[in-house]
Amino acid sequence: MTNNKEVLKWINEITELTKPSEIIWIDGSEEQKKEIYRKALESGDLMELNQEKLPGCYLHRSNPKDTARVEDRTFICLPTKEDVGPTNNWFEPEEAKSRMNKLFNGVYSGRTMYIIPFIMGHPNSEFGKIGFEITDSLYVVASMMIMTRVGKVATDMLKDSIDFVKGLHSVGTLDEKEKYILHFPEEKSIISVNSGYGGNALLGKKCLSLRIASYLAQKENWLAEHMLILGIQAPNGDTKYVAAAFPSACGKTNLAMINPPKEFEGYKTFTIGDDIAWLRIGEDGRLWAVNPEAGFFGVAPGTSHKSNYNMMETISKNTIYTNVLQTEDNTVWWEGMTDTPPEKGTDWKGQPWTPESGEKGAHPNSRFTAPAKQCPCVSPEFDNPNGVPISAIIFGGRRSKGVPLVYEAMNWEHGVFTGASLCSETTAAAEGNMGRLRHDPMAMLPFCGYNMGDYFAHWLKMGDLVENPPKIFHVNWFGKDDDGNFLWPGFSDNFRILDWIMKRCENKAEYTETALGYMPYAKDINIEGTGLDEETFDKCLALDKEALLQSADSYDEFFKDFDRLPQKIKEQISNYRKRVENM
Ligand code: OXD
Ligand code: MN
Repeated sequence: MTNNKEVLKWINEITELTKPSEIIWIDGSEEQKKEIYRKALESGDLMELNQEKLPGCYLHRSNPKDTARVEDRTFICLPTKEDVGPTNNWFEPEEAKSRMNKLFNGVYSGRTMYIIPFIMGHPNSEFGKIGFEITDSLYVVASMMIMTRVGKVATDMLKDSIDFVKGLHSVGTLDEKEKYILHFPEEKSIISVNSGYGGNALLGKKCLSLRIASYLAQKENWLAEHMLILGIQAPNGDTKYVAAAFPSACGKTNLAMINPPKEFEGYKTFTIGDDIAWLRIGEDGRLWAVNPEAGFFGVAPGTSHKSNYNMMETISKNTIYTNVLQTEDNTVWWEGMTDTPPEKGTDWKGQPWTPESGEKGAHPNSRFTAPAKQCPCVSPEFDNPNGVPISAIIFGGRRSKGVPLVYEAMNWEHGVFTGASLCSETTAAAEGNMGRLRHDPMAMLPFCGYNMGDYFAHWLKMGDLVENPPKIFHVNWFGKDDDGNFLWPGFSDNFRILDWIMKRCENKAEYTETALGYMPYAKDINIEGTGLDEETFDKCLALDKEALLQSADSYDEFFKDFDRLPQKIKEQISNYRKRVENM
């Protein structure tokens, strides 16, 4: 499929090391796709679902111990520990390689080695990055065919260039102590072993598009971010785009596919991406963004026609479901999909299940993998290789007290601090330690491929380079009253806040200056139809000095470990405390 000498040399090395019995190049053709699915059905990697109700849909059950990203087994292999900073695990590159040589020795014996050429971003575009993933997993091959642009399109784009990312993966034995997700940013290579889970094994996603890409972005003056991209069209046809970063469990995928509430007749929304944005400076001095992925790899539980109508439509065909409940009529179900659960089914571990069994039918991190183009509100700009111009960057977390629905950063530098100090309360489902504040700068904590202090410096530098930078905002949909009830209805009503943000981007809405930043007047947010009274809505915009001071303490504590924290961020931290103290 390619005569690229550098690619072939690497493939030869890997073949000699791993000793596969067969090698298959993935060409991206429909015929080969059918053959891959046929093999996956035969091997049990995939199970066919009810093709009348869910055409082209399949079920995958993972090993029950292999259901999530493994942050403690994820390493950045740069020369020194300082290079990876206080938030990453470090593995000395040469030591890491020699360990991998042992683990991969003969790992494919008796197995087929698949070589997947793929593009993250658009073919033949400035944004496009070419990767190769070598794997022994049919589930990975089938998933990569949905999540990326695979096959000849990638080798044709590469030609004889040496500019490609090398990805090597094996499901291996799933031995937990020998699980490694390794990144070698200087060599643009990734090695992943003993996990088949998407975030660990689909190497184009978190590994390439965030960890390796963030490292490259710092060198090349662009940004690789954990952000959704959403287009909002006003009744006059003008469309503005926002990019938004949220830690997990904050409704990112739902926001990426939000439908405006009925009071906003004539407004339309368009999805470009739900997880990753690459942002570059355009000729017009603005930031332009693409979604480098071709599919969605979303969390199933909680997804319903009520919470995300567009996603439910997207996943009604050509979708791979992982670790969900299989119903009696061979369709799928998960907690939160319907109010009434099915009477019985087969749970994610393959065991008989009833609602009374007290067990979850679907794993809390069960997933769907679906082509983005199937989304009813996919943007007409989805395939535009130049991306879309970003008017606003939004950071958000889950904060029950003290942090209002929305505020605007006072300038780029303050916006970088707003992102760098992003925090979210952990949910019971995720951590078992409910309400603990977890710092997650720019929602990139697990995904930054180098020292996060340098990453903040890079963000600050981008502010100097971008002539017309987007405005930066912070949102919090999760404020609660003293009885623990959510103050704000959320979901499609979040559009009301996006509306204010869009108006601010045109300098059309007023604001009031607070310790946090610029905030709306209650009168400027349309709450008609939410059922909220003014008093409750005022609480959504209220600041709680005590809670904000606690945040200041937590910033001091979190940032003290950063050896390379830019002076400007240090100043922002102390200015924040001063403003709150003077409230
Ligand atoms: C994801 C994640 O899977 O952020 O997108 O963990
Ligand atoms: Mn993500």
